[in-house]
Parts: sequence; structure tokens; C-alpha cells
Amino acid sequence: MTRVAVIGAGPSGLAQLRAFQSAAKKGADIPEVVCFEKQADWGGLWNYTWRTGLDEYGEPVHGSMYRYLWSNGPKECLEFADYSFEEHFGKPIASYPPRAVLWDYIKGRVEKADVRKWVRFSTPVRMVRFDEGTKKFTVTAHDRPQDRMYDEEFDYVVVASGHFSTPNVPYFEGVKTFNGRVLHAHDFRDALEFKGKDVLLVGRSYSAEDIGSQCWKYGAKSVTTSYRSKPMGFKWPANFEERPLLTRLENKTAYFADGSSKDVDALILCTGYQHHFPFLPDDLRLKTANRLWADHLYKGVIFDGNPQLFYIGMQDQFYTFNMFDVQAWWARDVIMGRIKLPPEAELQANFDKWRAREETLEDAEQMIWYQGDYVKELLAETDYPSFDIEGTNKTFMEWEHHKAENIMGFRDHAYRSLMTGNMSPKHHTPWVDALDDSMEEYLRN
Ligand code: FAD
Ligand code: NA7
Repeated sequence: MTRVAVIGAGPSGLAQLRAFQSAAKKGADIPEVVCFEKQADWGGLWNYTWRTGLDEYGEPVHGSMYRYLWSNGPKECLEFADYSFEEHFGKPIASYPPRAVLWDYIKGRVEKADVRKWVRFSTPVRMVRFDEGTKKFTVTAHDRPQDRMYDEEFDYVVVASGHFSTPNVPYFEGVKTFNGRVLHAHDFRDALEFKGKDVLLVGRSYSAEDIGSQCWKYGAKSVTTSYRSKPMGFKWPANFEERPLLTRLENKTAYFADGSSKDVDALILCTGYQHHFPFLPDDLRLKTANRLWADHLYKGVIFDGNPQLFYIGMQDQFYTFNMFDVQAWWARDVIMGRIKLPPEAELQANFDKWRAREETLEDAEQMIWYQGDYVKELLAETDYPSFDIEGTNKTFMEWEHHKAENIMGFRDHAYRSLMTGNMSPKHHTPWVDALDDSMEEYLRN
């Protein structure tokens, strides 16, 4: 029997499990699927952990999510086409759910699909090797509770281990003797730690924007973000400002590229993440920057060095859950022989086409249409339920517009579901005043 190993049970890995289960439900003979998950529960980053550094077994903690995190984009843009929010919650809900609500939604679909039995929890994959003679992979896994390592053979491997977990940590002069707290966004957990403090963040992307906003919302005395390329440019509140790049630190003073300085209590490095696969040898390991068209992946999914190896969710993301779904459905259909891979030259030409267009992208709007077109291309080749990509792109445009209008208020807007056609209700409390991020509070009528 054909065997498929899925590494990771976050949204990408779970999409792969659901893809196989949905084919089985329609009567297909599916391969044996084994999912290895390092954490004790599923949901990937959405499974919040209070831990930082190493976990209870000494494994690097995967989680980068923090308390009070609310979706940074409209939930209507990530909704599963085969399992709507309305089906899960029994009613339409507001558009920017906190982490716990999204985690519940992710879990709901795979609980319904009854695929938990395919997952081996608390089992990190240590190594994957490919034998050119037998054309099989050997996966070495570590059952942490039993403290037992073992090998198993597979015909296909799907890597779904995420790429927002291993921090990219640049060095800044004077940081060794800085008289304040220093951390990377990966280890940020609770904004209340910075209440009453002057906080400095380095970076200009999602983490800087959102962690800065969190610190502001939960009472930081001031928030300063420092950019390398260009400012975020939002209309920030009075005690929130953007400065050029941090050049050095001295005691508690931060100096910036424009010659200005500011005394700060904490430095949060929102400097992004590395694609990090310590369990893959040189010939199977994906090496790419965080970009919309990742290196080495044909159709954004198949590894160019081995057509039995797939990567899900490895690109930079506007689209998330439903993009992982179309990728997983597509990978499933290749594995099951429903999609016949074209000759390599054709795959390379397809790669080149997407790469060339990626290199022309100038702003978020163009990037969203680009990723939407990519999702559309894969969607057309599988039986994943079709959904309105144009409508999704337009909702993303509204989101961008609402952020430009009011960065601390964009989450108060509501959008129409592209899956059910129903309008979502406005949330009962403005985001700036909503300090309780529990599911009960969010769903309260
Ligand atoms: P992950 O969620 O990272 O899951 C990967 C899984 O693989 C984990 O469970 C991990 O334990 C497991 N794993 C890793 N290594 C191994 C191994 N060796 N063996 C076995 N298992 C392993 N997206 C949105 O759509 N909206 C948001 O608001 C949003 N906010 C975000 C906020 C933060 C702080 C971050 C970091 C990301 C956010 N994202 C958001 C993007 C996020 O990447 C996706 O939503 C999604 O979690 C990606 O799913 P994934 O399965 O690819 O990766
Ligand atoms: P991103 O989106 O990869 O952004 C990384 C940021 O870090 C980006 O602004 C970079 O600046 C900046 N960066 C990286 N290296 C440096 C150095 N050396 N000096 C200064 N600035 C640097 O990561 P995020 O953590 O923001 O977001 C990741 C995910 O988390 C995302 O999907 C969200 O949904 C949540 P640049 O822009 O290149 O000038």
C-alpha cells in the first residue's frame, strides 16, 4: 500500500489530511496517511503555548503566537470552501476573530472529518532520507512520551512544518549591554509586560505592526518602530511613531539612522523568520526567502529535486487557509495519479512565468491579485469546492483600505462571506476597548 508522511498538523498539514479524507468519503481508495506532529495538539501556530525557548521535552518551542492576538486579515478571506464559519459556529460571526476562535474553527473541520487517528502527537520528525534505488523515503521520528526513536518507510512526504517559527535575529551594536529587555517576536507572549514602558520594535511588517499595536492597546507609555526599507505609513496614535533603522544601543538609549535617539525600556525584534528544516538533508531541503513565489517549488508545491516530495504553505501569505487547501488537494491528486505531472521543462516554464510576474509586483494590491491568480490556477485542477477569488481579492482590498483609514479601528469592520453569501455582523465592542480575547466573549450576542 502507498504510504504518505505528513510533517506537521498545523493548518497546512490538516489541509492535507482533510484532502485525503474527502477523497475517501467520495469512495476513492486512498493511501495510508501518517501525520507526525511535534506538539501535543493540532492547529500549529494557532495552538497557543505560554512556553518560550524549549518545550517540556527540550524541543524548540514552535509557537510564535501571543495572547490577545486577533486575526490580522478578514476571516472571509481565509474561510474554508468546504466548511464555513457559519457551519462551525451555527451563526454568522464578526470578521476579525481572536486566536482562540480561529483555532476552534480549524479544529472543527478535522474533528468532523475524524482524522485525529492519523496523527502521532508529541512526535517530532528527526530526519528524512530518500533512497534512489527503492524510491522510498525513510522517516525517523521521535516518540517523546515513550522516548523512543524509530524509522518508517514512505512513498511520499509532505512537509507542512510552517515557516514562521525559527526567528531571524540580526545583531545591533550595543545590544549585549543594553539595559532593558531584548526579545524576538517569536518569544513575545503578553503585551501587559510592556504596560507603562517605552518600547522599541525593529521591522515594518505584520509582526511590528501588530505587536506594536498590541503594546499600545495594553498601555505601553510609547511605541517606536524602526524600519530598514520604508515606513509602514499608517496614521498612528500620538504616542506611536516610526523612525529609520536602529544603528546602535548604549545603555538605554537607541540611536537611529537619521541621527535621532530615544531612551527605551525594551527592544522587540520583529525581523521575520527563517525557512528552517533541521530534519531534512541537503538534497531534500527547501532553501528560500519568505516570498510570494518560493524558490525550488514547481506549482508552489512540488520540490524541484524530487517529485515525491511536497511542501505546503511555504510562500509568503496573503491567502492562508484556503490556499493551503488548494495546495493540499493538488498534492493529493498528484499522489493519487489523478493529476499527471507534465514534463519537467513544462513545470520549469510554469515556474519561470510566476517568478517573472512576482518580480514585477510593486504593492500589496498587485501581490493580492497575484496570489489570488495562483490559487485560481491550482483550484481549477482539483475538486476543491470552487470559490469566488475575485470577491476574496476585493475583500482584501477593502481590508487594506480600512487599515489605511484607521489602523487601530480596521478590525471593527465586517464583510460578506464568499462561501455563504451572508453578511457578517459587526463585533459588539470596538477592538481598542476589547481587552478580553476569549471565545466566549467574542461569540457573545
Ligand atoms: P504552522 O501553523 O506553523 O504549523 C506547523 C506545524 O508543524 C506545527 O504544529 C509544528 O509543531 C509542526 N512541526 C514543525 N516541525 C516539526 C517536526 N520536525 N516534526 C513534526 N512536526 C513539526 N495567518 C492568518 O491567516 N491570519 C492571521 O491573523 C495570522 N496571524 C499570524 C500571527 C503570527 C504571530 C504568525 C507567526 C503567523 C500568523 N499567520 C496568520 C500566518 C500563519 O502562518 C498561518 O495562519 C498558519 O498557521 C500556517 O500554517 P502551517 O500549517 O503552514 O504552519
Ligand atoms: P516578515 O513579514 O517576514 O517581515 C520581516 C520584517 O523584518 C521586515 O519588515 C524586514 O524589513 C525586517 N527585517 C529583517 N531583517 C532585518 C534587519 N536586519 N534589520 C531591520 N529589519 C529587518 O515577518 P513578520 O514576522 O512581520 O510576519 C510573519 C508572519 O507573522 C506574517 O505572515 C503574519 O501574518 C504574522 P524589510 O521590510 O525587508 O525592510
